[in-house]
Amino acid sequence: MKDAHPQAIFLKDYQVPDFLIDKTDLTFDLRADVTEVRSRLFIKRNPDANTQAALVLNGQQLRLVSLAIGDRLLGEDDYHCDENTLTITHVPDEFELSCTTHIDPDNNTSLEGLYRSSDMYCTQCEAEGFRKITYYLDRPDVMSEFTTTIIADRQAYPLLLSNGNPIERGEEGARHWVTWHDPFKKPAYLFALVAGDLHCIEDHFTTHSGRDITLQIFVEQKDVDKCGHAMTSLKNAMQWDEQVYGREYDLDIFMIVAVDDFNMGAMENKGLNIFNTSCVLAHPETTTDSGFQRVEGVVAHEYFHNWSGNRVTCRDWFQLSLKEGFTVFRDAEFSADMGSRTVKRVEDVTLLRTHQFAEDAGPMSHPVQPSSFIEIGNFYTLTVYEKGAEVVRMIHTLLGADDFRKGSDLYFERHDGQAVTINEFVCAMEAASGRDLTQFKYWYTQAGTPILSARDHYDVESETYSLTIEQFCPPTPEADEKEPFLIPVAIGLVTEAGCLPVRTPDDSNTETADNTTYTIELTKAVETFDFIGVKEKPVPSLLRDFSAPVRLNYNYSRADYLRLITNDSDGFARWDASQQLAVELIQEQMQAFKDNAPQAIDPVLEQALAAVLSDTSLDQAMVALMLELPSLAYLAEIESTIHVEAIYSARMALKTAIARALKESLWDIYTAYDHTQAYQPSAQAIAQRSLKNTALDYLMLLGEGDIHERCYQQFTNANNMTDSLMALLALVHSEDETLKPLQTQALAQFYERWQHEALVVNQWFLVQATKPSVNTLDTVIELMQHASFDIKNPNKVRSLIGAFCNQNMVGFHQLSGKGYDFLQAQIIQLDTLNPQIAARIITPLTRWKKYDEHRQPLMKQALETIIQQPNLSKDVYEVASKSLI
Ligand code: B3K
Ligand code: ZN
Repeated sequence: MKDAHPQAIFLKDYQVPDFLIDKTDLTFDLRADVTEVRSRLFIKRNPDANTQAALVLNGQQLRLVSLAIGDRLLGEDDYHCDENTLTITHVPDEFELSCTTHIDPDNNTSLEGLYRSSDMYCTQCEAEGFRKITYYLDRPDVMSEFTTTIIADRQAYPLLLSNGNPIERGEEGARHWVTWHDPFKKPAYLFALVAGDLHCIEDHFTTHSGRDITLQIFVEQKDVDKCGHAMTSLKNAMQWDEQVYGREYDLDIFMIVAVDDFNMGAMENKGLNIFNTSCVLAHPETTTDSGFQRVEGVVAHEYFHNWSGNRVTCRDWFQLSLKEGFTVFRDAEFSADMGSRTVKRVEDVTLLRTHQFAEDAGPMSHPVQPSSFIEIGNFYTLTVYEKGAEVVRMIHTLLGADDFRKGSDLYFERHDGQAVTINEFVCAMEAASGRDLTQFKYWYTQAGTPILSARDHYDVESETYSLTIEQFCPPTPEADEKEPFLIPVAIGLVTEAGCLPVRTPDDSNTETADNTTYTIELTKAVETFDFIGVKEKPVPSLLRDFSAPVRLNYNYSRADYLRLITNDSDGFARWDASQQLAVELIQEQMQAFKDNAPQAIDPVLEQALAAVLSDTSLDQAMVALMLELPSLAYLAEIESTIHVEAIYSARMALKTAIARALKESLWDIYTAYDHTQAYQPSAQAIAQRSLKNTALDYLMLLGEGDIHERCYQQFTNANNMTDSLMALLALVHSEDETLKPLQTQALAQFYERWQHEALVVNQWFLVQATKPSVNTLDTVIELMQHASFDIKNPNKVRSLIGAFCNQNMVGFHQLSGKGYDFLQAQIIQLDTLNPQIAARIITPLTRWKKYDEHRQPLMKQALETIIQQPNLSKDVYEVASKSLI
């Protein structure tokens, strides 16, 4: 490590900046050997801060060429530079600082700051990348008006973009330049620059107030036919934000640029969003249904940040969820409105319960508003994003849609142009609704997933149904003891005849439109709620629509599950009942596996699913979702000690039993599907494809009839990537030895056809990396030598290394420990290139305490080897060291 012990920084130590930067003028001179950055910063002392302080600017990996205050060039005695800062001890109260630095974007593999991706230059400044461009007050509460000039070779870089509007351009020999001005003050993390030879797809949007906005998407020539879906999604998002939040776009242009090498999905730079190609390009032939949905969601998410993030930004990085949690909630509601609401909810809850709950139960557990960090890059987490969004959703539930909208209006009105805290968001919600959210705020400051234990009692005489719920939050690294949370628990009462109106003793639920759902508000460690007028003992439908991010235990009988699966009117709860029943059956099989005492599978789930399949009134999307068994990752998350072999075999046993029991219906679904129909990414068409491909997956497990041929036919003849890839996956993942030659042939054919489409080749890597077999590790090692693999490209690393380590339990967790050694070696190599990506892919090793006695020391050893590396990044150091405590 560069620094023996990287230090944590704490929220409690926050201080306002000593200086402010009113205006920032930047000139980028992009040359073949070096990039020169010239800055003029109009700095003044912050009237709210220490008036004597020295000026301390952030800067990393910069070569300082010159520094001047006004006209006075500073000499080496006037300032001090170290690895991370530049300090000028004596400065006036108000002055112009001119600085010239040299940087080397061509060799910047961290993909942070200014870097090269293929033939273009681009930037990524959030959270602290701007300091790799020039010396600056790189913190979100320093907001400045930016003017940016880019000078570059005209032929190689005909397109020169930055934030705001272009105000001037010119030519000089073989070079040209463009000046951009952004009228909105912003922190440096929202700065962006792009220089390249890209093609533009243009469209327009007329805002609510009648302003014409030019919408541009810039991509490589070969991808111009893949931008339609992103453009439609952008226009839908702009309209939705006007309708649902009253938010109108503010600049005259909105630009999106697609780049191949990007650490995450996309970035909301003001007026100039930069996207990972995987989140903007979509075409039926090359993109799956989930790819289409991802593009829609990410385009909307980044657009929504224009208000929730850019116009109102974060005071400091501990407030990250202020913009991310709120924006994820906004994009989830948008996607729900565009497609199927229940499917979207089920997908989001599945992600949360599988991965965020695991994060919250592991060594990196932190509150939605963390209180300290070593490297902020490690806190772009499922907790900050997804749990943060659930917290905003709970405010929406508690306040109701109307008051929530009043609260968001007030928040934007009060804080437009400011850098604020999560508390200010909650205060606006309180002020607009008149509700006291003091207790609710523990959701932001206490980590861990609360566990609810519910029990009930039915009194025939008084026709009263009572529900007692206890809440408990397990200890997390920051705190052993927790205050009780305010938890909204939406409930229903389900009888054989359907859902009952839920009546409280004070009759508070009679006015609501849907009186069959009622939201209890838990505030204490244990509480009992009574419901009156209940004429028979109901089955409780608990946590409808997943009204709070908690684990819930209630002792359901199998008949209760059946009742909910067939009769619950809440789509989420109905799906969840089928999942929890499957979990119980799998857990029984796991026990049988461990005891080496085979046990017959209770046919209850098969019966329930048969009923679901024959219910023609049911949405196909619901049927597809209910047929999907809980994933290995979810099953692992809910175990206290993960028994890899038992989980895998038990799930396989249940899957096979379902395939056998439902064989006829599955064949009917598969054969009735018209594979020649034109591709549509609509919710209904996606649901039909998903159901049909789920049927294929089950049938391939049995391998009966001509299913192998049909699968191969689907693979070769499909007119869309979803069908082609699902067939390839079913074929390649099959354990049927006779299929080996066909598997090899199909993989070769697929590569041959798509080798020039990087995103499709990534899917090809993923299919191979996730084959559940101990031999897959050899395949992965071999594929890392493949001409299409590049360790410097994060998408490829995620598709091959990431997919193997995170989505291949059998391969990664093989008893030999070779999976762990492999990951450890990759992390060490990646850390020298791209620390953010290295720190991300460590995750599976951090969970070592959940594995058996044989695997634990092997996983721990891998972490210890990593942490002993010299020159380890702060990113990897933080995750590895916290995991070893
Ligand atoms: N705000 C960016 C994430 C930046 C991550 C930096 N390590 C994307 C988003 O959430 O919209
Ligand atoms: Zn975001």
